[in-house]
Amino acid sequence: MAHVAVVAFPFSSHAAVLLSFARALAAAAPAASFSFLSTAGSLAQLRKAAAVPGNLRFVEVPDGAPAAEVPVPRRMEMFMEAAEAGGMKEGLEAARVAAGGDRVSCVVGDAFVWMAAEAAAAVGSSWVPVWTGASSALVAHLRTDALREDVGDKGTCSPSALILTGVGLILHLVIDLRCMPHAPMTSPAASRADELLTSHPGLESYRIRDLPDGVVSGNFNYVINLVLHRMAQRLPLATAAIALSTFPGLDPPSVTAALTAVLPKCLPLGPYHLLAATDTAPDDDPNGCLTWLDLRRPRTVAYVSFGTVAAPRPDELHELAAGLEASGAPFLWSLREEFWPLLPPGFLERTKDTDLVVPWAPQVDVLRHASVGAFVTHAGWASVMESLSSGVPMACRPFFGDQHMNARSVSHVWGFGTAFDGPMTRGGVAEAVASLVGGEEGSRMRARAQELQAKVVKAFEPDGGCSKNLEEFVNIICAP
Ligand code: U2F
Repeated sequence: MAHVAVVAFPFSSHAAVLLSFARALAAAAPAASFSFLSTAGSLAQLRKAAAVPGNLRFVEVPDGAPAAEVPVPRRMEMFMEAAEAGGMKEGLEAARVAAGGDRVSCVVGDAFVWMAAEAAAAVGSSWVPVWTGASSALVAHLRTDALREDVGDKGTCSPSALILTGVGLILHLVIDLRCMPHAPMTSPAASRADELLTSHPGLESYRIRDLPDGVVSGNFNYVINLVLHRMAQRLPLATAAIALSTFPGLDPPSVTAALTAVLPKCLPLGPYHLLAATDTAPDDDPNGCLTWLDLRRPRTVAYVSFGTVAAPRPDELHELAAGLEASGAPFLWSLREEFWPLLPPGFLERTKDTDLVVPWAPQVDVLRHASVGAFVTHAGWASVMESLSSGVPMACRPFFGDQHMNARSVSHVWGFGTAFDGPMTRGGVAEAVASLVGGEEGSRMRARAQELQAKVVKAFEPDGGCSKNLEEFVNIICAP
């Protein structure tokens, strides 16, 4: 019997995405057994959120033992160091024991946790990575060295060659904690920021400024940037397959060609949130978002969320709040509670009869609701795919990482939304929202979103591209 270990990256929304991916695999291969590997803290969160099928069990991997007050970037480093120093191998051994001695026959895992490749090889199984971002962002990461050669800020921070020695301690010595993860561009990338990347196959629609942080600018030694650079060097070793959270036909042919030149077995089988069946239980909507939406007119509401990590600075939060009020559209805003005191004085009181601010919303169901007409978002990849597959046009305010590239894809490649070029202003927000819910340009963008939505639906039909790719993926990971 196949025993598949699914390895999560236990930060931001990644672990939840991997769990829903693992649940889908477990449902598609009921005769196989699955071990889901993540840290104790992440597993505790996930246990609260979703029931898991009988052929899937949780297995703990070391988290590097951070103290309670350790900030997230340092936690990530500690996790990665522990994983590289044997934690991943320990996890696979724990999975074997938990499965009554059945050896792990395949390791499927978040591509960020590249050390799973070595751990898999050590037990004689293959590594099948799962990429949770956009294909275009993956192209950028795979081309990091070429892009740095072309436009990189070679002197900004020390190159990641040091980490290539694989010694976590060295990483600490070279990290300059004063260097921000998404530092503003400095020369030479800055002087060419608006240039299109026409000489980089697959990236022709993107400007240098759209590239993910740490590719050609920013702190090359920031933990996530190092993780992604190292991952890009490992991925070509994953010859069995790699799962992509996109569907056949969404990515422009040049993006697909650039990926398959390096990763011959790409299987687009997403958006991942559509893989596992979801029934919203009343507990999933404790803030009553869906019943509130039931009382609004079709396509009139602006839904606002910046995902699990990004957050506007206080002055921008004020502009956004003022812009939403000025737009005239009712809004549903998912805003982590720690930011509520930063809202303009009287905002919550003033808007409470017409609008709803909640600490968390069941986003997938919210976007599917007929009352939602626009999504103001950071353009995290899951949010982009959730909006697209519900036919909702977007106003993107990217903050860091791949978000600039995703926003550019939405506005310039697929044309189902707009992107703020910089921080949001009151006028910009009011105009973007009013246009998306009621303007002509908004109607065109909605029509475009709905066209893409129809393609997603087709891809998930029994003989659709995603269904076939999922079947092939399951056959690969369950092969004897
Ligand atoms: C990181 O992404 P984030 O977690 O910040 O953002 P998304 O990829 O958009 O994922 C957010 C998820 O959280 C859900 C939402 C998405 O599935 O439905 N959610 C919710 O259910 N309710 C809420 O109130 C708010 C959010 C990173 F920051 C991005 O740049 C990357 O693109 C992304 C993928 O690698 O990971």
